[in-house]
Amino acid sequence: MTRQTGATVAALILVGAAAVAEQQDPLLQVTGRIDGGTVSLDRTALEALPVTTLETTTVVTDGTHRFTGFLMRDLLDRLGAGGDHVSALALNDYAVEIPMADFYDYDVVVAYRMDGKALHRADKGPLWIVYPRDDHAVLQDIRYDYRWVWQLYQLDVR
Ligand SMILES: Nc1nc2c(c(=O)[nH]1)N[C@H]1C(S)=C(S)[C@@H](COP(=O)(O)O)O[C@H]1N2
Ligand SMILES: [Mo]
Repeated sequence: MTRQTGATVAALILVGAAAVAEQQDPLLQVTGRIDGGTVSLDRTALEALPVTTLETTTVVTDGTHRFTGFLMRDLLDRLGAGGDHVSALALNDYAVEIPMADFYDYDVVVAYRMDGKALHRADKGPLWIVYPRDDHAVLQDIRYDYRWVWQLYQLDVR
């Protein structure tokens, strides 16, 4: 094997390992009052939930954006979530309690794409809780702005 081929093979093995690691990386952990305790969901599992899109402005970006993800209530229903609120935790240690009722009163989305592109940590990903603020005047309020958790990684159902 030439030096060049050896390097190419090594590169292919690294790319393969990265692909496997990425697929198995849990993006969201759900704990607390759900059926069967804690679950960890990777991108494949999250993208298997019914896909929903939402066009809205946000308080931290310019203009309107198209978010793609799943409805929070679809996830919670599938996991058999009880309780009256969800504590959402972010990678930057931000935490906020969200009343369960929000997800049934409004189509709150957990977004993994914005304008067709995967959200990365640098742009509020990999997961961002997005409220349909343009559709409901009541949501255009600081009380709801707090609940737009970006860099979301854990939901604790209480
Ligand atoms: N992960 C994370 N999400 C967050 C925050 C935060 O600090 N970290 N701040 C909250 C608050 S207080 C508001 S008003 C909105 C917008 O916050 P930003 O202007 O800091 O983006 O996001 C919310 N989501
Ligand atoms: Mo805020």
